[in-house]
Amino acid sequence: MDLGIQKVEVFDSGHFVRVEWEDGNKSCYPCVWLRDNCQCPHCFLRSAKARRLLFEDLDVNIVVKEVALADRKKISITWPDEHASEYEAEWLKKRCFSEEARAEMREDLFLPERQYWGSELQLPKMPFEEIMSNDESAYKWLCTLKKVGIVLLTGAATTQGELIKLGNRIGFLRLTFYGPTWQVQDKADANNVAYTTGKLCFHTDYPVLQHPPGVQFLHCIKQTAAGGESEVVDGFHVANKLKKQNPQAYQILSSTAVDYTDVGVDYCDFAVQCKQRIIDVDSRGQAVRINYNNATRDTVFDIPVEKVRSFYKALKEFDDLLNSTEHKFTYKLKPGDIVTFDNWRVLHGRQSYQSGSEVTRHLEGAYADWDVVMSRLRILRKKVLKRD
Ligand code: OGA
Ligand code: NM2
Ligand code: ZN
Ligand code: ZN
Repeated sequence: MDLGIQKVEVFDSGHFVRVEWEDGNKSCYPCVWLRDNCQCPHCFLRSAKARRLLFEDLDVNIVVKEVALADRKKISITWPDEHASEYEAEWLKKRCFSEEARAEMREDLFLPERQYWGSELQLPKMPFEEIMSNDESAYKWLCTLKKVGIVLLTGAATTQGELIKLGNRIGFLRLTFYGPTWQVQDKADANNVAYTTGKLCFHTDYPVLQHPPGVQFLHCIKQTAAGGESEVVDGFHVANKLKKQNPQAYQILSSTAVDYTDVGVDYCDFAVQCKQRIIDVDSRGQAVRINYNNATRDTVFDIPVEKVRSFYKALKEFDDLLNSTEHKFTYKLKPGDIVTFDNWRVLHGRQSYQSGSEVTRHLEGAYADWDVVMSRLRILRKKVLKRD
């Protein structure tokens, strides 16, 4: 942690600074980057932890005039215009441009590690009360949510309002057209198939939004005696399987823009339309978000007619894999349970149940954005591990 600097030198006609650490390792820093990241009060607003320096005032061809090592703990640079910058050893070490250092920083900031699962899933469970009152538990909850994609919170009250409390615990909930929280129960003239007693096949919620909610909470307030079981499947794991089993199908689902539609009235009136790829991938072809809800997939399908049949065949392969007993995990929510899951990764469904004159099943649902959840995770980690 407190590794000092034993030597500092300039190379490449002043375009780079090389630092030699006390353990013999070396790090190189481009001068343009050093000047851009000067931490002096002129260039950096400490109270906002943000850059004050304007890009228009940055000379992208800048070279150092002089560099000096101060007591092994920081380096000082004088620039051609006599502006002076100082950089602390620890600050520099964290920002080393080596492949390994960048990978470490990336893991620290984004926790990209995934634990894939299938039917053998040991559903992670934690008491609701504990994550609400204890920072270490809350930190563990969010780390597991990120890594595994699903955590069941147990022992909440069996009244509405628990998700508002959970939202306050992380920061705030995501408002959508279905309201700040929404009631999943059998409704007359349902404005969504979720508000019936019918079976819901595997889906992610709200692919009709350009930025679908990253995290979903479902709080069981009342559970029906027969039916209404929940199913979940690891969409990233299944997408990887599809890529191996049928690269052509994977290619189709990760490139075809599918139309989604949602028109109606709830929190306010809405007429939402969006195009989404069912398997969203990053630049390396890795699945980063599943956008799949068969109910809101539009009747309008804006692709060339000759491509339609192969699209359906590709989707059938994916859907079959999602539903295979090897991949899906079935459980039944009990009153007081809150299932929290990654809505970009985990597809969920429910078995149908009997309708009656009164409500036999009632879940309260809510969404949060990953930005908000990850922000809370980082703050909790700093508190719990007492570091920055
Ligand atoms: C939903 C949903 C699951 C359930 O409302 O989108 O998936 O168990 N509900 O009712
Ligand atoms: N609800 C549960 O994509 C969807 O329509 C998912 C959303 C109605 C808020 C359902
Ligand atoms: Zn400065
Ligand atoms: Zn749903």
